[in-house]
Amino acid sequence: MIKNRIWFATGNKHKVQEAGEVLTPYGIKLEHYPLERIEIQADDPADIAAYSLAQVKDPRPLCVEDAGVFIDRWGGFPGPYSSYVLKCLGNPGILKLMEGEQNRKAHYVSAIAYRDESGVHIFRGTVDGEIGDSIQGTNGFGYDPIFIPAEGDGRTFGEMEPEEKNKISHRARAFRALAEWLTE
Ligand code: ITT
Repeated sequence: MIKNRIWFATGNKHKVQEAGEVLTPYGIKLEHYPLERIEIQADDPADIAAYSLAQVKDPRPLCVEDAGVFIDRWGGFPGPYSSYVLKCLGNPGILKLMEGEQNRKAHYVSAIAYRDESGVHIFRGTVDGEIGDSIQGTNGFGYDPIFIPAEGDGRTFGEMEPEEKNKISHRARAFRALAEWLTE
């Protein structure tokens, strides 16, 4: 199933940048494919990604990713609603709602739905961490300035260089799993 060029359908240029850097060492070039689709809501990001993928009618090897942040204390919310919640509340709003909260555990999830002539395949990645108590750093995007990965040194993803985030992020793990499968 060796492939050296695949397409990533997304409206988020940060995702393309991060995923492209993960695939380069495997000799796979990632091309951006503009994504226009209706995004469903579902508990599992893999179901959302697979539904979005099904709407893209293109025979080339192509993937869609759905990602989100799941906050333990809130039963996983915002999860699949991550982009909507960020748009409505922003990171300051999340921090306000978490004020005084001791259990700040959270994790990011990424699910990729990839399709080629062999069919549709799902790849997943997660990273554990916690929601900080202030906004720190300007790197990355979305929730990165308030997400402190457990495997780090206390800095948020927003304070890390892109290659540091890419060593441990949910997206990097999912795309590495895809790359290993594509090159095996
Ligand atoms: P698509 O066009 O690929 O759907 P999107 O930005 O809408 O791009 P999602 O539907 O997967 O992506 O929404 C996930 C949201 O979760 C995203 O907008 C961010 O707010 C947040 N998120 C996901 N991964 C993140 C990451 O690595 N860093 C920060 N925030 C992230």
